[in-house]
Amino acid sequence: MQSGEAGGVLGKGLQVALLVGSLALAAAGGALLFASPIGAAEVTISVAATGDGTGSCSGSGTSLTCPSLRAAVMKANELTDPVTIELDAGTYQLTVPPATDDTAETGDLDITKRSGALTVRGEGSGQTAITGAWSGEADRLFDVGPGSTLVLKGVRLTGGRAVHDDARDHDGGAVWVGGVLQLGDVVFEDNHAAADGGAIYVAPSGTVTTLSGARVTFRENTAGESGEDGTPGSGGALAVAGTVVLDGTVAFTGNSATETGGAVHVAGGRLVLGSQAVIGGPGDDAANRAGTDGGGLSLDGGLVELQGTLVQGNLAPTDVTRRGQRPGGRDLGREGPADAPERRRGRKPGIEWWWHRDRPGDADDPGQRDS
Ligand SMILES: [Ca+2]
Ligand SMILES: [Ca+2]
Repeated sequence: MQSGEAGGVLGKGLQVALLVGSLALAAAGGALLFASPIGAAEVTISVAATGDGTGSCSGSGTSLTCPSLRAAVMKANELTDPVTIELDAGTYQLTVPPATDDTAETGDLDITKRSGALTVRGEGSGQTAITGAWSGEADRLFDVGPGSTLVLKGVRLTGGRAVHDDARDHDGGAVWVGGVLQLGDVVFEDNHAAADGGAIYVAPSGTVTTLSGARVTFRENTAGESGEDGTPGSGGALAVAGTVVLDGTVAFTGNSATETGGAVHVAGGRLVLGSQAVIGGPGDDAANRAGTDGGGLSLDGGLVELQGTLVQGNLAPTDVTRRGQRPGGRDLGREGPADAPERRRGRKPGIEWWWHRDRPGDADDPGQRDS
């Protein structure tokens, strides 16, 4: 079942419950990925300062102290045991310029640890922040490579910029996920991808899930660049080509994409959102915005399961700016099969977009689109 099928019940305060019952199982399945090796010793790393840089760590055994978050991640990558990096309240800045190495030494913090999860634990998303503070060329914050696991708890991620030329194609403003990302109390705010996934991009090999009782907020992240030479971007907060199961309290507000999916874009894989997830909501500030279609969520292949998720008040163009172009779906958008009844070539070469006429009952809401 796909999100577009919910189009028939589009309306203000849209509540869609497409598939029920698989969320807990899906989450449990994901949790198995994070089991620590039996007998592994948990290593705890304290971070001495909020500034960036490399440097050697002190301590021994299961208790270490490193001079920076970057140094702590580099140390964790070397270890085979599970590691928890503990961050105090404060703003941890990333300022070491990016290079082309795709290591934790420069630019984004590449998680390359192949054995044992890496947990980064702050004092709470209102107390501890990790922020991109580059003065020159910027980068995203974390890059979770295939085979690695990153667990984020009690942190706010902000100022990530996926604009640096690396192997990740300008996707994932805060985190690029090719391995496993697990979220507790986490806020993603003001991150930007020049391409897809303003906060998070999930590659086909990647998995994102939530911890028990998670509170995850995606606020004012952006994907894509406008203008003649700008790269179109989809999924203002989240772009999915792998597996994403978000249970707990999850909110997407004020995110935007220059192309489709103001909050979320699914281009393969599987997305499951639970009954405490909200995309948009009442009030102008809550709206997510897409440049073309799917103000809240867009689907271009893959599977979306919305299990009582609220999708409300999002925005996509409602004015006809090009000859023959139909209005975008304010809440849900979808690319359709080649034999869709109404189709035309979209902005991306070779991709067909389709729009459906509104049902008569939706005449008061010209921006919406039914499937
Ligand atoms: Ca990288
Ligand atoms: Ca890096």
